[in-house]
Amino acid sequence: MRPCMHYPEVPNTNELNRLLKHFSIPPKTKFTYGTAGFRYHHELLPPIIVRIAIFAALRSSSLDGEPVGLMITASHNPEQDNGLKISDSNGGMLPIEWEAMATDFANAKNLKLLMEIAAKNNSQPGKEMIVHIGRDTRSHSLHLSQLAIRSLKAFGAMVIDHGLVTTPALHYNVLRSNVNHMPNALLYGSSGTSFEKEYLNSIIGSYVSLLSTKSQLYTQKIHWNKRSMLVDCACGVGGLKVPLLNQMIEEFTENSGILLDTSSLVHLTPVNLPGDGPLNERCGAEYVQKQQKLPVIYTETDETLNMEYVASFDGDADRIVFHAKDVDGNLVLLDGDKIAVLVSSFLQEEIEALSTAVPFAKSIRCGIVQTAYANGSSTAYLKNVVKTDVVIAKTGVKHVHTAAHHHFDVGTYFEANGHGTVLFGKKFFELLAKAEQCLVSTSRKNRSNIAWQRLRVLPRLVNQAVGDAISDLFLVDAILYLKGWNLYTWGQLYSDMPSRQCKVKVQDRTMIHTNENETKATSPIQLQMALDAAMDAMAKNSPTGRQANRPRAFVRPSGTEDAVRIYAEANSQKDADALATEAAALVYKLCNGTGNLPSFTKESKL
Ligand code: NG1
Ligand code: ZN
Repeated sequence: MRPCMHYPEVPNTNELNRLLKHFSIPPKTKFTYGTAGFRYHHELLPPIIVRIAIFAALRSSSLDGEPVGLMITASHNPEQDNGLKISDSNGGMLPIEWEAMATDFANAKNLKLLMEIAAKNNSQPGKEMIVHIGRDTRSHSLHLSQLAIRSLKAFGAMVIDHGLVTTPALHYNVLRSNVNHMPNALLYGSSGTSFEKEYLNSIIGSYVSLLSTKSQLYTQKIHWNKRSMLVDCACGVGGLKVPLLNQMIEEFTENSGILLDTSSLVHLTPVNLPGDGPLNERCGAEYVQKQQKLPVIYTETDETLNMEYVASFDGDADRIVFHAKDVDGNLVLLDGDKIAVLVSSFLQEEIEALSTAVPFAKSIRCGIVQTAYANGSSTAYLKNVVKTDVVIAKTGVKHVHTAAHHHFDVGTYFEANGHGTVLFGKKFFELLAKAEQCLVSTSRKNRSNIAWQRLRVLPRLVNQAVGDAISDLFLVDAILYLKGWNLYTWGQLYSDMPSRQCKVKVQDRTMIHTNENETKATSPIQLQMALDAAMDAMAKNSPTGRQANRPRAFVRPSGTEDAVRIYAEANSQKDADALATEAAALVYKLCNGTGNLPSFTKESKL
């Protein structure tokens, strides 16, 4: 877990020129910064790695030497793909204004052009340039990270190599080395261990504290037979970390002195570890959520696996979805939308409970950010039952994160695919300080006091920089435990509208443009007209006229894969499938489709 340091060396222009020449840009290729960085077939990656490593060093220089991060991963994509995610010095995503420069860099032929682009963007090499590097378990990630390190050293940057880490842990390492960006409430003395261990310990410590607030406030509706969760690690890097957690929980509980019935602690059974099976293939969060199927468990084990409480991560462990197998063997899926509902209802309840003693709590703006992929039933439930504000932002963490920050003091965001977190703003920390003054001498059993104890541990439990599967796992488990719920109770909060997602390959996906929140295609112009007609036709035959049940379909070019994504939802699976099939056929016809056309109905119309 300890990082390997590479101290800055004198810039070596010859070596840089050699690298740029050897790893040249293939003819007729244009690389673009996508939804979360660069993502391509791994054979295309080396030229991007060399150039974006230099770019990252310049970004650090532009921040007066604040360390930034480079993560070698293609997240949920198949094994043959790889990519680069950039962490800014505050642990968040690269600011959107820097994306164009990153794209120009990825496509620049030589050092002279790179420096011209840098100068045009008022960016220049500095004395201090520090880049943290991490990588996932793909077979080509080691080689690519070594190439990044070589490029950074040749450019005169300092490199801190964390080896195999999850994407959120790399972001945390970056944030932790820029303490000026950490909220005061998260600053505590160094534990003397690695930042990654410190991070996991802080999650576990907050989790245990949260569990210890259990009281008779919630009536225990359902008793767990055994608090044990199967964790499908998608055969990715999360599988190297989850096996460490049970022992960390035990150690923390023993040493902390927190009084807790140890049977309340969840026991994790990690499966689909690196090497057990193919990365992200028929397992992991992306597969379960998009295909709506139970994952294959590749791990050989003598144990009978508990399929009642399962979490699936994606390949770099920044996404999580929960699921169970019902008595008929069908999937019960608790996706990012369901997590958003669970978490935001909990936050609202606790803030409300606190407000009886601390009226300031009433002024806290709580809300949710979703994307167009959010199931219509979840949005309706959040607005009508949870009675919270909902903002729909563009796909991608960089958009939902910014919106959560902008609109709310306590902003929860979750993409339906399970990527999300809760952001606590300045006003929330003010509330905690006021609560401390009012409640410090009250009984720990007082409801407002309990709410304060719960709320104050959350910023350390929930990653403040990016969504993290491990942190979200403990957050969800703690809420379920406090409420006495299992996955079925949680799932019954509302029923998802049946939906279908699929992809279509086209000659050039950039020909599709969308409106601000991606719910409509603005070009080609005929596409939206045809989609509207398909939705209207289906709405006429829908059993109810309620707004939430109106069939909906939209299409948008993926920013991580060479495909156009199709989403459809309707009042029955048959209708959702038919609408998705029709939308796919329209994209294929109007946008020069290539390859196979997905069809979920027996006959597909072209
Ligand atoms: P694209 O490929 O742009 O749809 C996908 C996800 C995003 C986000 C990014 C980054 C869907 C529909 N889209 O983006 O939400 O997670 O990958 O990993 O799941
Ligand atoms: Zn991911």
